Amino acid sequence: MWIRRKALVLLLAPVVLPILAACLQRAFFGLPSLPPTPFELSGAAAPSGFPAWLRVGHFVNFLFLVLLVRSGLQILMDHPRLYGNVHCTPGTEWLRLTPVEVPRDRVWTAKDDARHLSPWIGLPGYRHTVGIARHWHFLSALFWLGNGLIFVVLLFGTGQWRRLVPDSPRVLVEAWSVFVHYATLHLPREPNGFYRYNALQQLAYFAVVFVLAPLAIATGPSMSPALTNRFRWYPKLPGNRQIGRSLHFLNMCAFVAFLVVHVAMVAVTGLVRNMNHIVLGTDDAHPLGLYLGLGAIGLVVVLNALANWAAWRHPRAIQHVARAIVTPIMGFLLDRATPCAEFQRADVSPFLWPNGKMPTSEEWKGLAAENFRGYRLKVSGLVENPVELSLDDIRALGKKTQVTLHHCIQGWSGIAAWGGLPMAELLALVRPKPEAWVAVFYSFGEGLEGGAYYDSHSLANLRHPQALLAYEMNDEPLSALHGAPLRLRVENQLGFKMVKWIRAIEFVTSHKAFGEGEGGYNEDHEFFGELANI
Ligand SMILES: Nc1nc2c(c(=O)[nH]1)N[C@H]1C(S)=C(S)[C@@H](COP(=O)(O)O)O[C@H]1N2
Ligand SMILES: [Mo]
Repeated sequence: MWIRRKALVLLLAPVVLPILAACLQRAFFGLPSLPPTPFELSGAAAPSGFPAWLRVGHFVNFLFLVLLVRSGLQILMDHPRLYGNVHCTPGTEWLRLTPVEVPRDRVWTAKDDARHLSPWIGLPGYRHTVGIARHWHFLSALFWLGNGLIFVVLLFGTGQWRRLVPDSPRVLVEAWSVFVHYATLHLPREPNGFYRYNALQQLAYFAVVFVLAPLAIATGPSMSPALTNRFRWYPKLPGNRQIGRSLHFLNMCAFVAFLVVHVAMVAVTGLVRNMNHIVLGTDDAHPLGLYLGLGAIGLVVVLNALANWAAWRHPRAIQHVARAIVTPIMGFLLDRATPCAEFQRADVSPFLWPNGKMPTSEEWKGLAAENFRGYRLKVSGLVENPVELSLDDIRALGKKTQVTLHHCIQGWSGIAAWGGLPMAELLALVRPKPEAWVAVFYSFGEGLEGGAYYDSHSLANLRHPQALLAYEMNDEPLSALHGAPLRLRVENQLGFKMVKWIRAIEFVTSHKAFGEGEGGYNEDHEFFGELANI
């Protein structure tokens, strides 16, 4: 792990400076006095105790948070670098979770850059596909979100919110006094948490529910190609897409830091009684709550082990569950957002990470050797007018240029100017038959496990104005590395959907009609989702 010094200082300062201030205050003025805590919150609607919904919601939240953190770390390790800029130029990262410095003397693809992760930490662990980690992440995110919404609604429906929401600025002063105690390793007299929290505790819980959780929810979609290429203002809220990604990561760190401190405080301030509060909803010193609570933590461990097992043994089943649950929601929320965001020439990235295996076939090498003069794009399948087009034919059919932001499933991004034939024009030429719903793009290049790379798009998606059959990148003919002679640009989707080194296009009835029936090479071999809007 490597971290830029400035980033380290920025991250440590908010932790170290307050502790330092607390130590100084203690040294010069002694421990601040705390107001005698009233036994209960006052007022008619003041809550006491923890109802069953709250205790169950607390547990469910813990379970899905653990799954989210573990699958999230696995996703991160697929591109173990965090940047403040959207170009992801090697050497500009502020955090690196890999010892590798990107070699400059040879091609180093983003896939080469992915790292292993212990299955004790990552879900699924080792170097499984980022596809399965994403399925776990998105499935967990939906259940976590649903649980959180129910929790917040009930919080306000029952008066329990009064435990969390500070009712006067005095709470800040009091919270600081409590902090000075903790930071100098003193335990102040605690109110009984069954009836009310101390001021710092209240602020911390408030921040987790009303700041950290919404931030996690808001920064997640800032990584979605469909959303950011439709609403350019969205990733600008944090600054850019990579800052959104970094914040999503730091948010996770904050959750984990809270978890560690929270559990430690539960233990130090009266473990047995506290466990009864949150497990059984009783306020006594019986050990049952502790035993049941430990059992519940054991259950979370077992469920996590099962998740890892399922990821390795039944990846296809997980892929299909995600397709049944996540895909419809994504289709409803994101697939309708037609991409339109454009950047300026000045925004073009100095370096665009390459991905995929260069074609090795004699056929492609021969074509490349004579500048693809002999190349013919074969368009066939369910069309009224099958064609074979030379590069000149394709150029003559029309050209559109767009400067867009590329999103790889691994997490990196980059801006480039793409020139090519709008897919809509090609569709108009070949006239798909009514039963044709999907176009499959076959590559000269091979996938990671051998065999030609291919992927597919719905015709609806290919009619988006930013769906191009690109033959230029940054005003130059497409380079061999980036997909010569032709590649796809479909800006509401992740990079893996944009087949490079295109050999042929075939129109078919559905994604079930080719390969192993999942929609593309990576969907078939790496269990990726077939709708790649996020
Ligand atoms: N034939 C082929 N096309 C491919 C791939 C591949 O492995 N083989 N990788 C995809 C992925 S994962 C990405 S992110 C983009 C990368 O495009 P670039 O190399 O131009 O940045 O290409 C896509 N097209
Ligand atoms: Mo990718």
